[in-house]
Amino acid sequence: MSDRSFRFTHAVTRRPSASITAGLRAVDTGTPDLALMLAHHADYIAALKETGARVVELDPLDAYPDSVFVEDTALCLPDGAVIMRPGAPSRLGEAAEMAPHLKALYGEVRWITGEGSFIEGGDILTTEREILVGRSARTNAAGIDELARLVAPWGHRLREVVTPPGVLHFKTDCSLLDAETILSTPRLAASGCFRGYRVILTAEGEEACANTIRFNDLVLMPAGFPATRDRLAAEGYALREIGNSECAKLDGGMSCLSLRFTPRR
Ligand code: CIR
Repeated sequence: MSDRSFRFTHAVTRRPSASITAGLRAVDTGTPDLALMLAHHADYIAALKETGARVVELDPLDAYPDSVFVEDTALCLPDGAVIMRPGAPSRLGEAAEMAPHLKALYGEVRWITGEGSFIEGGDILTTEREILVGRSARTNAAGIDELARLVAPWGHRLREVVTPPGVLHFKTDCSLLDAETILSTPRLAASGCFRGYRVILTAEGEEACANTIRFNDLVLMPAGFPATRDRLAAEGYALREIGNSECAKLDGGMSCLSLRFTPRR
């Protein structure tokens, strides 16, 4: 197996705006502190850069409180990017804001266009062998079908899976650690969707750290989950703990904060 699923030359990020305090959240656990979020965001970007990748840092978008969570706006593959149609009405316009930046990097982008199609990047996990897409409150069957049609000519196969009830996105509960290994919460792994992969489970009570990213030689994980951290360190992963307290108030984690890719051209 190659390591194409976690070797990246590029990442695109967007700085949080002051409007982040109005960001969407399932449960209100407090208002995010912008200064602390900016500090965490800077640590995140520094870790990405440390691996040698080019990191694009886009300006804040006041009109879109959740726009720091760029992952939901697109799916980036080696042959091109597909612009999503977020299922949260307040986030729909974020996708169009992202498109010109990806067009500049890829030359061409494709769009999810159906009026009734909804899909967010947080529900999509790309592995070496397939693209797993979790149906959720933000991603529907029409969105998944449209994505499947758009990426088939690039040689990608989609598999529909289910995001656990009450969980925002499929990847809220899982992440790719290497070509064949997935970090998952026990509740998601129990669905059987990772059969054929090696699965490492989050430690009991630490489900909130399942959303990590493998980015080149580093695994970026949220700080504050020592038992899972030790489990991953024992498996030999090079870890970087990043503060996530403020993004977590808005149901965001490590993957949400970047689009990661290596354009083929
Ligand atoms: C939202 O509800 O859309 C944002 N507050 C959080 C989005 C997190 N994105 C992600 O997991 N990919």
